[in-house]
Amino acid sequence: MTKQRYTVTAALPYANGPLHLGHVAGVYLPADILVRFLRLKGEDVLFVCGSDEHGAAITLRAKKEGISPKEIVDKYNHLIADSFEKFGISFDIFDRTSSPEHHQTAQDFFLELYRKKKFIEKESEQYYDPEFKQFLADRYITGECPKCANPNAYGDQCERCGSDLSPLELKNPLSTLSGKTPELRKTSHWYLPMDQHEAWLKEWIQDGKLDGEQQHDPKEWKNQVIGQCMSWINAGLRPRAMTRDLEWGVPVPLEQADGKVLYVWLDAPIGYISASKKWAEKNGKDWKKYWLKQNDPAETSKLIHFIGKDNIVFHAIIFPILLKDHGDFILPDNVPAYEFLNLEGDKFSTSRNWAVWLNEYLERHPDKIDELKYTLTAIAPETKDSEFTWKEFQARVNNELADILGNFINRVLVLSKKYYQGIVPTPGELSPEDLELQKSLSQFPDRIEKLIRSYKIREAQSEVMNMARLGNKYLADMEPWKLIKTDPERVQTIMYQAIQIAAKLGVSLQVFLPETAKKINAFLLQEDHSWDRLKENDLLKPGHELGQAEILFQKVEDQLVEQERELLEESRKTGQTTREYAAEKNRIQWDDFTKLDMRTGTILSAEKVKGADKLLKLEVDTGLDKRTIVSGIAEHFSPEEIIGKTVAVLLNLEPRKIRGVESQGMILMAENGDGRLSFLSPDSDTETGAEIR
Ligand code: B3M
Ligand code: ZN
Repeated sequence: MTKQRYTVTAALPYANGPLHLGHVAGVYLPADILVRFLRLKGEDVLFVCGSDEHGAAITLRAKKEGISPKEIVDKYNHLIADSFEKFGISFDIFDRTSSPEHHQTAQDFFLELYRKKKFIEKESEQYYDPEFKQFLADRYITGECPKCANPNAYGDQCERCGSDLSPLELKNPLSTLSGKTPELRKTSHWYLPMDQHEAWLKEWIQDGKLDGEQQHDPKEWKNQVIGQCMSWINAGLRPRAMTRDLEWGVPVPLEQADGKVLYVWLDAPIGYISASKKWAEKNGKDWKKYWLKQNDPAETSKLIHFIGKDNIVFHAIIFPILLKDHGDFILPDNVPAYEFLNLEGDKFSTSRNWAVWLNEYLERHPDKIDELKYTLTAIAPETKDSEFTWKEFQARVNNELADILGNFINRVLVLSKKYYQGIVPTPGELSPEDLELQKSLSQFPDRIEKLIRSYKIREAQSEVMNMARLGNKYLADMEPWKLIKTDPERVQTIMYQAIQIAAKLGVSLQVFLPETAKKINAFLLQEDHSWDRLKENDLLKPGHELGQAEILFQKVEDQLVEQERELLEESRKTGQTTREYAAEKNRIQWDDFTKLDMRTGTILSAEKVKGADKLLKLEVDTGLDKRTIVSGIAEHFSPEEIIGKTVAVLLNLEPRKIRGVESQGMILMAENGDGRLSFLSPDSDTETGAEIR
């Protein structure tokens, strides 16, 4: 059967910080599992990734750390590549978009589209920050989203409602460089007229067809991916600038475009292609076989983009337009976008330093790589956001890996050593239980394959564990340790079957737990572990010599869970330097300030507001009077703990009814980066009613 060729890409992580477990669970581990499986099936697979080294994500981080973008990307490209290596994500190449080869590839790609007149050159007014002498696009500008009033929408996208925005649509725009209101200045850019592509995109996304010809099966695509693309298309695609007025990036290869670079979401996906070229050159391969349509369709590669759900439109709309406009390129066969992984009840957050960083995990637990892989796969955010907790990690390792898998392998090897000096025995007549066992085992290979190919890695991995469960049950039911005295013949058959299950585990675990599989195959001295051996009943023949066994998994102690939790709380308190500070609001006049009447007040009583988790109804002595104020602090403070507290109060705020309670003023609070609130309490000898100015 001819090999199917696959080009598998994993989203290029921004080289602006370390990877955390959320990145791993939602993109890289799922991709690695598919790739390992396809390689075991003997398919021709190219697995590419690299670091994304341009765009505001880089330059804003550089500004924050007070170093150059080059220093930032060099630091984090190395850290990320090293983490992937140690964690065992088996890329064929991990490249980087600041490489000269990438610049050349991206510029050639742009020129090809330019020459084919696929861009529209347009002069327009763009926001400009005179202090930083820079035009503002994407993350360089924030403002209020016109669609959902999110005050922190970006110039290209609102992360709250997912809308595609352009800077000029933002209300009260602010430069994220100076924090000030930007000016409008003329500049010209090259736009991709995405609106002209709506018709074919609709057919391609909904029916998997291009010009009526079937390209892929849309039923294999995740609903969330199709849904998001269709809502973008139905909202009407708009021309999007493919160049930017920035220094850091791939220079636009046109005379008249000095000081301009390619838009990072034009340049980055081309990084998959430049990485493929670099890999092909190093390995004497032809990169075109992995990216261009071949005369013989059977020779054409299947392109699969593994990404997080915030990258869907870039991989399922914008990049396909660019590939199609360029000509000859294949389009994605699938874009399996995963949901997000959360951590101990909260979202992963770099700015709030609420994360388990992969590089730090590898430093602290270098001997627990497969344990983490197993846990993250078992909780993979396939169709909805999921949650990593250290308690779950401990349970998965102790109750599943150690007690089920480790225990089974150990029993098989110990009993084989004890009864047969580690030589696989010759089985006798198969009993009805044995035949039943073989029937159950025969269903696993196709079931697991089907699950992996439909990106259901949680279930696929759990099916492999079911093989180990089946093995444990078989031994528990057959009780060879009892039978050995009365019916040693029968025990030979029982142990022979159990050894075959161990061998099947050594084959199938290569996809999910490669280190563990290597150990099991070494214990069994199993040389050939290609996937299709799973269909056999006699993987290790009578007389085959088995190797030495060791304990596969050490249990996770409570102490590790506690230490990791403390670390998390600690790091949240210290917070990372990357704390995102909201830009300063628009300037006000002195008169505006004098209108505010703020005084110290003392909280006399506090109670919960019925039906409102976040609200407390306070009785406050303002020095002037005693009044009711409703405050959204119930999730931060209990009523008891704040009675008698002196606080800052805004008196002359128009009273308003909140959940049926009239509130006459506002308690001023300070909000920390991690969302914690604190009162603004004056010195202890400050009297109630003191004016704040
Ligand atoms: N650097 C990842 C992100 O948006 C982005 C992926 C690029 S893949 C071409 O976080
Ligand atoms: Zn919005």
